[in-house]
Amino acid sequence: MGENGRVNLTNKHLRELPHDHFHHLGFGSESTNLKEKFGDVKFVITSGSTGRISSFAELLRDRLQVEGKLENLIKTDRFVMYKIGPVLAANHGMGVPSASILLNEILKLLHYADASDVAIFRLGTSGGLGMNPGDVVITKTAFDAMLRPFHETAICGELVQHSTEMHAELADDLLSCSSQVGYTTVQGNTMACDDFYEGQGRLDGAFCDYDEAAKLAFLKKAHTLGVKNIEMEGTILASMCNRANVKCASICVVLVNRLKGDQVNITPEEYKEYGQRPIHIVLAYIKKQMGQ
Ligand code: R2B
Ligand code: URA
Repeated sequence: MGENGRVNLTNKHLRELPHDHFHHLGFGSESTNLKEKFGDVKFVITSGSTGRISSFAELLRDRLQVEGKLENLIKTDRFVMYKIGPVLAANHGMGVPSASILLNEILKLLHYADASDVAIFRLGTSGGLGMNPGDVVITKTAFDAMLRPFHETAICGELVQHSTEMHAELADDLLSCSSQVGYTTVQGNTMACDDFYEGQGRLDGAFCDYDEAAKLAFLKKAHTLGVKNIEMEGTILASMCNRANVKCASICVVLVNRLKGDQVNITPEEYKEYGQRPIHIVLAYIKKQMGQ
């Protein structure tokens, strides 16, 4: 975290804005007392889908014994967001561009709210490398689809790179909390791709100009670099949180072992149950931090 544990936003132009409206959250500093409403946030839980975030919010309300009805705080149809005591839970959609928008607006919200010592978690699904459906991977470093340990993005026509190492101590704490749950949890590197199909070396997309041998050579190269799972947002999560000096972690369940195939062949019941696995690890961590 930045000074006094606050979210460190170095954008000096923000200081000149009379109001800052968060376009995709549908509110901003003009309409809401952000300090009063969000100043006590300590944990931000993100996940791709609206449904999973809503179910995480219900589970957190019950397990943390937070009174009151859950209210979706977002005033657009882009995302949903709930506040459950010190936890803010919001979905980020699929892929880096969508997650970047959500994280920009949440980091600004936390900054204006003077929230301090916040940790941000992504709880998601992924394809595994040598990991089986239901296993959970806590990310050490996020790699891009070129297997580079940074996030590269075009800013004003220039390519800029930011570090994508996750917070090692938080990852260790989460791993130790995972001893309370009954499924395999490991730490490893995570590859984040801009696409589910060709970007992840699948043979079952609408297009594919490579063969099984090229796909396996790529996946095995990734595996050799310690990549244990593949998803689509780890790089932006780590790079933005590093820039803001906020702790972050990515905890993703595996839906398919990509060294064995491309299609996700689990049942809808397994999909639902596996999708809940990361929240039980993060819940154990939050309860420990709250002294519960
Ligand atoms: C995992 O699952 C989604 C694609 O199916 C994507 O958001 C991700 O990172
Ligand atoms: N999400 C991904 O991005 N890839 C997978 O293989 C599964 C879930």
